[in-house]
Amino acid sequence: MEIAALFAFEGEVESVSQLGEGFINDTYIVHTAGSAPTYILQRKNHYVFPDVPRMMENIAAVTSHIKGKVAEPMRQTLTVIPARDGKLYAEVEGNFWAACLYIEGSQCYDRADSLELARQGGAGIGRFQTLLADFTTPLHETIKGFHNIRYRFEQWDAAVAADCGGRVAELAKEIGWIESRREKMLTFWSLVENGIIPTRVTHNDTKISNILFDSQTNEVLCAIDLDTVMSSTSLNDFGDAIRSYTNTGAEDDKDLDRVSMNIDMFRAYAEGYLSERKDTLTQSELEWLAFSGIYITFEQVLRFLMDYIDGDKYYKVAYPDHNLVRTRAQYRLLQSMESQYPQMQRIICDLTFY
Ligand code: GN1
Ligand code: MG
Repeated sequence: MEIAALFAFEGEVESVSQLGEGFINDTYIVHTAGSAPTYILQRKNHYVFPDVPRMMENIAAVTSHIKGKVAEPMRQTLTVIPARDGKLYAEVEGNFWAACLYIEGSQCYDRADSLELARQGGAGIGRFQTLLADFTTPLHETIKGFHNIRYRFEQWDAAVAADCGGRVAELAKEIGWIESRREKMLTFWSLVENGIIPTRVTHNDTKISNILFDSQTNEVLCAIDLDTVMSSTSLNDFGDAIRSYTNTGAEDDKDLDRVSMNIDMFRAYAEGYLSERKDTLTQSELEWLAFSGIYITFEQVLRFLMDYIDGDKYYKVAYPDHNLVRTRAQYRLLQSMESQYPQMQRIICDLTFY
């Protein structure tokens, strides 16, 4: 409540309670007296986001751009609430806090339970990208090389060499999963580096739980968790959503037989996404769209395993080998995508006639 008092909230703060189970930040919901709005207050993870002020500049710039273009500016994007001193964050004892308006009449999902939801999600992210297509202010790179697999491999090599958690010796098989795909992933990324695949404003963390749906219509209201809004390839937003929406199991499923890619979900998400982006994506983006699911899922396997090797510094863990469980479950998903890649390609072709 002391921290909440630092923000320019309307009404008297009545209660603050924990919300959700993000892997990175700590999130709270702030209830106020009478008819004043409800707010979201977050302690931003300073280990993950070394420059919170610049991250908040990115978020404020992108959300104000979107506000100028949508019918319901207070519901169709986040509204950053500044601190009482006018800054976009409050710094308290080395921790960085930020706040935004809670969007009434919204809901979010941990998993996609229907094709319709996947279609809506795809259309929502497509629209998010379209709304930002003419956003030209350069964005700060708030996490270096976030979806840049060349940079991720640099981190990976250093992590394996350092072996901080003393776990490398027992991970020969899992490390082999990463190494056997190194060249292929770098080859894809070189297309982005060479400009063959263009760079645009992207969300970079489009898993289903980062999307708000209208609780009446189930249409996408907006993308939330804008911490990673940066310049990258649109493909990453598609790929990360495919990683999340199509998984028949949980991201950290211990029962690997539950994990696979549901191709119908893939089709539904692609239909929604392409209904918004079909005419604005380039030929090379369309050619690599299906692969982006594989790319981002591979990257996620690498990131979970790297964090396990590092001794669990990045992701919050609920039990000691949680990052290894996540690694294995995401690897099972990756294998399922790889085996269905020809079908994924065909679906994109059918939807676009490229
Ligand atoms: C993190 O912030 P959250 O929990 O939505 C992570 C994503 C991962 C995801 C895996 C800043 O997302 O990149 O894909 O966990 N965010 C950051 O569930 O690293
Ligand atoms: Mg999130």
